[in-house]
Amino acid sequence: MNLVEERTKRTQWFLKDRFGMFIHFGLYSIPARGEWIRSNEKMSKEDYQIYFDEFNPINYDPKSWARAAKEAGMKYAVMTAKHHDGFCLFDSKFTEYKSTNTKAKRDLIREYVEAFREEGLKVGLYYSTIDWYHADFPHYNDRHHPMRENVSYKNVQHDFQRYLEYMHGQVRELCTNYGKIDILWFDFSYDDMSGEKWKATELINMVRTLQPDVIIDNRLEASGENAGSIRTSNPSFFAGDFASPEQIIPPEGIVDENGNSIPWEACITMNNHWGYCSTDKNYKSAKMIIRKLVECVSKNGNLLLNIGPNAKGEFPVESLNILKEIGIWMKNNGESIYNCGKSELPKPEWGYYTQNKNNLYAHIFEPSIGPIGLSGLKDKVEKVRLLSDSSEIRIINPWNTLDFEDYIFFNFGSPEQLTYPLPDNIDTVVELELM
Ligand code: H57
Repeated sequence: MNLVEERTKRTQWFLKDRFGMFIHFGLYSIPARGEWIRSNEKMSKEDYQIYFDEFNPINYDPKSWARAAKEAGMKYAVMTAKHHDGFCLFDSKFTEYKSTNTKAKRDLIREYVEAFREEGLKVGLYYSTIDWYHADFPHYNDRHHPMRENVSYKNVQHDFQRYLEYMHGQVRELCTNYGKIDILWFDFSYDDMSGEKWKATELINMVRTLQPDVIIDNRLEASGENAGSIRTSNPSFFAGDFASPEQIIPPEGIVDENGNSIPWEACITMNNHWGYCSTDKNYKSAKMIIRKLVECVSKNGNLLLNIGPNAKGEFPVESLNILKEIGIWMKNNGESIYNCGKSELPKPEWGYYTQNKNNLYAHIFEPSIGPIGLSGLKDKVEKVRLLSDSSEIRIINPWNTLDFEDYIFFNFGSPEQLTYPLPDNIDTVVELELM
C-alpha cells in the first residue's frame, strides 16, 4: 500500500463519524483571556507561574464531559495534552511542568482518555510542537514567543536538538502510556519550523510503530494553504492523514491535485476563543453550528467543535446548552450526518444535500412559501420521508406552473394545500430513497 492508500484505510472511521469535540484546557483557563495570553501579553515565565501555583480544577470530571459530548452526537474528542504554553496535563517524566505537580495532583489526560473511551468515544490528543516554556525552544525573534522582545533573553543560548528529544520523548509517552490513541493533533508549523526541522520522519516512524492505526493531522508541515503536501498525489511521510482548516469551512471542501476529496476536519470555536474566556459571550447559536456541520459533511468534511472549560474544570454553561440543543437535533437527524458525504447533485438554493449511497438527505434551511423543487431527480426517487419522524412526503405537481424539466416538487402538509409553507427551522431534513 502506498501512503495515500494507507491514509484512506486509516481514516475510514473518521469519515463516518464526522463530528467531534475539541477541548482546550490548561493554565490559561485561570486568567480566562484565551490560550495565547502568554504570547499576546508578552508574559515572562514568572508572570505566568502564578497560574501553575494556583491550578486546581476541583470540578474536573471528564466523565460528565464525555456524556455531554456523546449526548451532542459527537463520536470522538481531541484534548490538549500540551498547548503552546508548555504546560502538560499528563504525567511526563521529562518535565516538572505538569498537572501532577500542581494542587490538582492528577494526570488529567489519563482520566480523560478513560472517561471518553468508557462512553464509546474515540480519543485524540493535541500536542503543541511550539513550546514557550522549554528553555531550548527558540525564543528570541520568534514571532510568537512571549519573550520575543525581551532584551535580557537576547543572548540566552538554546539547544534545539535537546528540545526535539523532549518533544519526541513526550510523544512517545503519549503513545505508550495511555492505551489506544485514535487521533494525534500536532499544532503547528510555520516558516522553516516545519517537517524535518521537527525530525518528522523519525517522529512519525515512532508513532506508527506504537500506534499503527492512529490518524494524524497535517500540521507537522507548514503551508500557506494550511494543507502542506497532503494535497499532492505524492505526500510526504509526515504529511498527515487529514487537513485541518481552522476557523473556516473551505468553500469547495478540500481536494488533492487530481480533484479527489481528501479527509479534512474544520476546527471551530463556539465563541471567539479556544481557551476559556470569561468575557467572550459571542457564542454561535446551536442552529448555526448544526448548519455548519451539515455544510462540512456536504463537502466531505468533519467538524471539530471546541469547548474551553473554566478554571474549575467545568464546561461553560453556554457551551453545555448549545451541546444539548445540538444533541436534540442529532438524535432525530444524525442519519443525515454519520456515514454521509458529498452528493453528486449540485448545491440546491434552499440548503444542502448530504448522501449515503442510495439515501439522499435534503437539508432545507430556507423557509419556503410553497412546494420545494429538487433538480436532477425526476423518476429517480423511490420514496420521500421526513427524516425526524419517517412521515410520508408526497411528490406533487405544483398547480399552474410551467413544466420544469427534470425537477420534482414536494410539499409539507396535505397535497391539496399547495401553498403549505415550511416554517423557519434549524434544518428540516427530508430523506429521499433513490432508485
Ligand atoms: O489551539 C488553537 C488552534 C487549534 N490552533 C492554535 C490555537 O491556539 C492557533 C494556531 N494559530 C496559528 C497562528 C497564529 C498566528 C499565526 C499562526 C504566519 C505563520 C505563522 C504565523 C504567521 Fe503566526
